[in-house]
Amino acid sequence: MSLKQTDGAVFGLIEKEMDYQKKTLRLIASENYASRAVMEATGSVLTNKYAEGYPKKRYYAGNMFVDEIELLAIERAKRLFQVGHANVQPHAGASANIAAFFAFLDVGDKFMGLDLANGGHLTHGSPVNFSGKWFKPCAYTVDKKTEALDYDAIRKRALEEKPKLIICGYTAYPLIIDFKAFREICDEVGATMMADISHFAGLVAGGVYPSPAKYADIITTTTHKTLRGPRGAMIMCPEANAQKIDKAVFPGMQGGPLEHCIAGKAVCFQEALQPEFKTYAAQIVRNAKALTDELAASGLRLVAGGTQTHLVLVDLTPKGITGKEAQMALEEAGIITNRNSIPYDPRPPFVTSGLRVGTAALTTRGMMESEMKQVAQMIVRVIEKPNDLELKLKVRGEVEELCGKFPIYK
Ligand code: DSN
Repeated sequence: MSLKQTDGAVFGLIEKEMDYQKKTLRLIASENYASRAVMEATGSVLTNKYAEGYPKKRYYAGNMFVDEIELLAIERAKRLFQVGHANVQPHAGASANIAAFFAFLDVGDKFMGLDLANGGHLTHGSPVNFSGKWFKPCAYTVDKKTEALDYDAIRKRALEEKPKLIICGYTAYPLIIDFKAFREICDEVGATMMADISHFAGLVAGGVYPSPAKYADIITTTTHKTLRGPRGAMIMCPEANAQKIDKAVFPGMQGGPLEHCIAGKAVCFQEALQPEFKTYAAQIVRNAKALTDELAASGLRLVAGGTQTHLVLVDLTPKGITGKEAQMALEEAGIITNRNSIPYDPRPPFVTSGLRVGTAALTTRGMMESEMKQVAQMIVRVIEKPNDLELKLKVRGEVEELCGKFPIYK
C-alpha cells in the first residue's frame, strides 16, 4: 500500500513541504534540490539491507548487488575528484569529520581550525562539539581588516601551537582557499592537512574552484550542498591513507552503511561527471556575483568584499537590522536564508549581525543573473522595512510568481 493510504499524516506533511519548497526562494548556502533520480535511488529497497564492512568483505550475506552499487559510487567519486581513495559510507558531514579525526589523531591531540565565529564549522573545534570536547582546538581567524585568511598569520600561529592536524574549508567563507599555502604550513609544522570541502564540493567537481586533491591528506565532504546529491557525506584521500580512513569509518565510527544513500551518491557523482554540471557550477558562481553586486549597490556591506564562490555573507549593520530579525522577516516573505555571525561580530550567535545567502538551489531551478538582481532587490525591500506586513505579503506574491516560472520537479 502507498504512503498516502497507510499514513496520511506523514504523506500530507511531505506534500506540504513539497509545495513550500516549490513556492519559496531557497537561499540557504548549504541547500539544493536533488534530482528525481537521486531521490529514487535514496528511496529504494536498498534501505532494507545490512552491509557492515566494505564491498567483498561484508559481515552479512546477500550483498552482491549492494557491493556493485558501492563500488560504482567509489569509482565515480574517485574519477570526479581525481583522488586515490574514496570512502562513501559516512552518514553526514559531522560523522565524516569525526572519522577523519580518529584516523589521524588520538583523543586529546591538538589541531587547528578556523574559529566558528569567523566562518568555521561546529566540528572544527567548537567547545560544545566532539571536536572541542575530545580534542584540543587552537583556532585561527580571518584578518580583522580584510576579513580574508592571512596565510602568514596562520603559519605563525601554527608554528607557535604545533598542531597535529590543520583543517581548511569552511561554512561561511566567501573566498577561494589557497590549498598550496596550507600544504606548506602543514609541512613546516609536521601537521596532517584536512580539507573539508562540504560547501564547495560541487564547485570543485565543476572545475570552478581549485581542488585540494594534490595537497590534502584527507578530504571530507557532504554530498547534498553544491554537489546536489542525497543527504550524506564521504571521505577522500591518497591511496596511502585508505586503510586508516576505512578503519576509522567502520568499525571505528559507524555500523551498517546506508546503502540507499550510497546509491543516491553514485547517481549524484554520475550527474556531476556530465559536461552540463560544469555549466551549472559556473552559473552558481556567476549568480552569486550578480546577487552580491546588487546587494552592495543597496548599501549593504559584504564580508571580505564580495564572493568568489556560491555564497555571500552580508553585514546587515548599515540597515540597522540583526541577522535574526532579517531571517524572520524574509521567511515571512517566502525568502529562506540563515542568520550568520560575521567575523568579530559584536552580537551573539543566536542574534548575529549577518545573513548568509547562497545560489546553488536557485541555480538548479534555472535562474540566472537577471533573476538574482530581482531576488536581491526583494531581500533589500524586506530588510529595509521588516515590520511592514503589507510589503512582506506583496513580496511573497512576487516570490511565488518568480518560483512559478522556474518549477522544481516538473
Ligand atoms: N549546516 C551546514 C551549513 O549550513 O553550512 C553545515 O553543516
